[in-house]
Amino acid sequence: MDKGDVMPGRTIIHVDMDAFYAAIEIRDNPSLKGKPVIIGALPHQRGVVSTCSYEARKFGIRSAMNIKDAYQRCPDGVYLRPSFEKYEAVSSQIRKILLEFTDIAEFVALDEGYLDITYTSHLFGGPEQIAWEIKKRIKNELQLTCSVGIGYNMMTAKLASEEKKPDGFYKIMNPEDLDALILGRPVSVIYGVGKKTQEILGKYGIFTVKDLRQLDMSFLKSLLGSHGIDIYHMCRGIDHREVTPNEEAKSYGRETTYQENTNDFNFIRNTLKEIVKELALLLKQEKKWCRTVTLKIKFSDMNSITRSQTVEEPINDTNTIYNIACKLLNKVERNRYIRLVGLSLSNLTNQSFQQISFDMLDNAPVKKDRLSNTLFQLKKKHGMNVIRDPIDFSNKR
Ligand code: TTP
Ligand code: MG
Repeated sequence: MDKGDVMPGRTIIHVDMDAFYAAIEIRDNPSLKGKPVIIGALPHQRGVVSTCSYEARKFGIRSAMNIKDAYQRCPDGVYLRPSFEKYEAVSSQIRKILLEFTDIAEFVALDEGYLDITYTSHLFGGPEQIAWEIKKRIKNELQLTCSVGIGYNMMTAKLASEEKKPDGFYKIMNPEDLDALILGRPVSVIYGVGKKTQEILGKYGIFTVKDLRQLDMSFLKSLLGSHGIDIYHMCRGIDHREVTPNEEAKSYGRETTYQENTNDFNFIRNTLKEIVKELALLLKQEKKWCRTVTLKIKFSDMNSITRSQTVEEPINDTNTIYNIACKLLNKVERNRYIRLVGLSLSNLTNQSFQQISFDMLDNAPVKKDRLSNTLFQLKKKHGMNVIRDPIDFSNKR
């Protein structure tokens, strides 16, 4: 271990909520407590598992699994569609609590964030006190559990929070703690080592972190390109990334990786529909409009393509965004299997075209925008699935 590479004195906390969407649904409907709860789609609907309760995980159900497969494993489970607006609201409450302990906070997902408490931990009695206080506050105020890890950089903090999930607490305070924890573990524990990298390494007989540490940097680079250099450092616990407070978003994106590759375009459209619903809701919550919609497709051979469309007039309604996404999907060749589908909305503006020229115009788009906002307000009040946007399926081939 190159001690010179460990930044002295950094203390990072990583917080990750347990079974986030499922835990919120169970909290809000206590009759679901103790049951296998699967969030994503209803049985016999097309869709993938967003997440599931720990009870459902005992049946082998995991995020991104096809709902059909989940149902086969657990026909007696409770299947629910996601209510993103509820999850977003809880996420804001969590962020508010976490920001009380430091300004240097980076939220990387709705349920996950890093805090650099190097300069503030003494105000609260030390890192462990902060970790336990966070867990207590989230439990008392939100009736939810989270797992908290303390590390000497972002990578070790994340490893620590994963260690005792759910409702966990763990700390990795120095390289010795890290070595004791991970040397014998599979290479996949290292941040950045996914399935594909694991497979490549496996071909060279590299299975554990200890094996990985035997490789020199030039060999890893020749095998994995610049990614190999990152892995060389990460497997030694060297991670200079800084916790970077979130800037105002320049784009909103979501992607889904399928557990099994698919070339069923109806199924993919369905995934896109769910993604669009979530992104449109985000736009409305942030009072944003977008002008560019970008579709990302990763094929089974890991090659990716993106297809974009930019419109003149800023948009934020589900129907319009979904139709553009479908048009972009129609440009994708049909004979290849798809592993991942993603969508991002960029070229964000604070005002819609209609708002800018509201006084001058009294035409259909204005009404459409008003209708869309009304639907949003109703959905917010009564739940996502009460009112369905009139999605136009004319794009289906
Ligand atoms: P995770 O933190 O990965 O999962 P989790 O909080 O449900 O469970 P864990 O206790 O293992 O942390 O993701 C947070 C939320 O993001 C999750 O509740 C649902 C959503 N999500 C998806 O929609 N699709 C996915 O593939 C994943 C991984 C998560
Ligand atoms: Mg989580």
